Amino acid sequence: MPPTPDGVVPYPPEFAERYRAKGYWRGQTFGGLLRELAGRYGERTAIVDGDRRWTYRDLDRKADRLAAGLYGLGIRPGDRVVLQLPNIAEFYQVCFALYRIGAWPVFALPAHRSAEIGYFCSFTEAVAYIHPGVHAGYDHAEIARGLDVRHVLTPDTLPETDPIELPGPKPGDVAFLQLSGGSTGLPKLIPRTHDDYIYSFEASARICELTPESVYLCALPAAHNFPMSSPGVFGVLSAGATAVMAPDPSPDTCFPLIERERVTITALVPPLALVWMDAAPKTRHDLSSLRVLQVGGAKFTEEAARRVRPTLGCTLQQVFGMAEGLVNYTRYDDPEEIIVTSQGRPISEDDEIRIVDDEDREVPEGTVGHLLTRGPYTIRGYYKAPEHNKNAFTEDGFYRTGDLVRRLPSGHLVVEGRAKDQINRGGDKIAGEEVENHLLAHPNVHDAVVVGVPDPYLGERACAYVIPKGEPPTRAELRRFLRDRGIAAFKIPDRFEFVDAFPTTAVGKVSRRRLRELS
Ligand code: J2J
Repeated sequence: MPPTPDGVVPYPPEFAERYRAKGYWRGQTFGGLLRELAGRYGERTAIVDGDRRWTYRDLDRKADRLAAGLYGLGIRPGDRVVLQLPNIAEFYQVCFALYRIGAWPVFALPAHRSAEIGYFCSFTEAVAYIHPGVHAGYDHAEIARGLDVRHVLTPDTLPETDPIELPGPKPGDVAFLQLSGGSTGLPKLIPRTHDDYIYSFEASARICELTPESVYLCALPAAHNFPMSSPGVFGVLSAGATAVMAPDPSPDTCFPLIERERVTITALVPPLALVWMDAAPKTRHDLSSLRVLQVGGAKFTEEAARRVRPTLGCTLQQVFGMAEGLVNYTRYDDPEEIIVTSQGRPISEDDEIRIVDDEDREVPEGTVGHLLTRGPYTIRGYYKAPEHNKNAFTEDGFYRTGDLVRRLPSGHLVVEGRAKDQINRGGDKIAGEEVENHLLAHPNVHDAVVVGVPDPYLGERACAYVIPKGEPPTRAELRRFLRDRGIAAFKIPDRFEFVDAFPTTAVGKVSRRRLRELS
């Protein structure tokens, strides 16, 4: 499918029709959904943030007032707004306000700095940047100063006015741009529609058996796809349940919140799950309300998976998902062996899975291959990236995940590795090439390659192999250089190694695989 003039590759009409006919896409928008929920769950608590407790009606009203205020500033349907807020209630107020207008949030992570935010703003031609002010010791006004956007807003300056009638978007329209982990130079943006995303989190909420009595702790950054939609806070809201915002994911912060709010379910990346399992036996806080710990974003080792129930007293749910779409869950009633050894099976019967070799031929059942997927909530193309899309999708619209998997007879997938040039640092995704391009800007760097090396705690760490030019730079200087270029701290390599040359493949390309093996 060719992209439309706005840079979005639509679902082919015959697929869209099928997804509607099967009831996956129920023709609702985020704005309409929140209205529905406010009608159904009005005075129940939607969001807890510190001492603040917003009911469904509060959230609905606040979204209406902010939508009117933002519209008053001139924000219009289809406008892009780079949103960089931490785990605070206003995150959702802003989302729903923009959704009601039909403007698109671009979901930056709290760790992003001027290089990433500047790129998101210019690439999407954003009209506004919304940031938290000083957060975690960093003043985001610093980033704002270098931007060319019409409006810079913070939670203290959100314009709320009396609600107005807004035409609003259609269910098939793009709702927002999510970020991809990326494997090439710059992060790719993922356009998700109201229809497809609402399906993905409502179906996830059903798989996770959420009810109005459920209490979800949002410990990972709210902007990430996992705590947003698997089932995440949107799934929680769709079920009339309560989302509790954790300012950070440490046991010191989260355990008291679990006790106070009687949290029933939360989501972590593997390194955090390890930290929680170490801390749980020593805590004086009552964690007995916790029924489910979801772990995803990176491979959770079987050894660690086996320790979840004994240490935390709850069920483990493995979640293998991606912001591009496809999400897999182990089910609560799966046999324990499946729960600890697999990364789950897809949400939908219409999630099509192909496991193929390097020539796109299907591999024999049960053997490892590249995972390709297509379905009712998986994108057909990245935003404004026609060249990249030619490689990232097959001709018939399957997304090339870059993950190496094998399928068990039960349909569960086991993640066995990765073919894409991406480093998965405990769930934080790093495109080696992006960091390499920054390193190449240093006058004393002749060439650089950044690869992932195994790490017992994070799964992988980033290691930069550098060929110096002239006076070799020190490691500290390279770190400072990258920080000054304004990239997120998690992208700064954990290790630097200086070499005279890179190992090459038979055809003379730099061999990342052999570099990984060096360490
Ligand atoms: C191994 N690798 C995994 C897992 C993701 C739910 C959960 C996670 C994400 C996410 C998400 C993995 N075991 N359990 O969006 O909704 C790696 C794969 C995948 C990539 C996607 C969600 N879970 N991964 O992590 O867009 O390599 O989404 O392709 O950040 O993370 O990264 P991301």
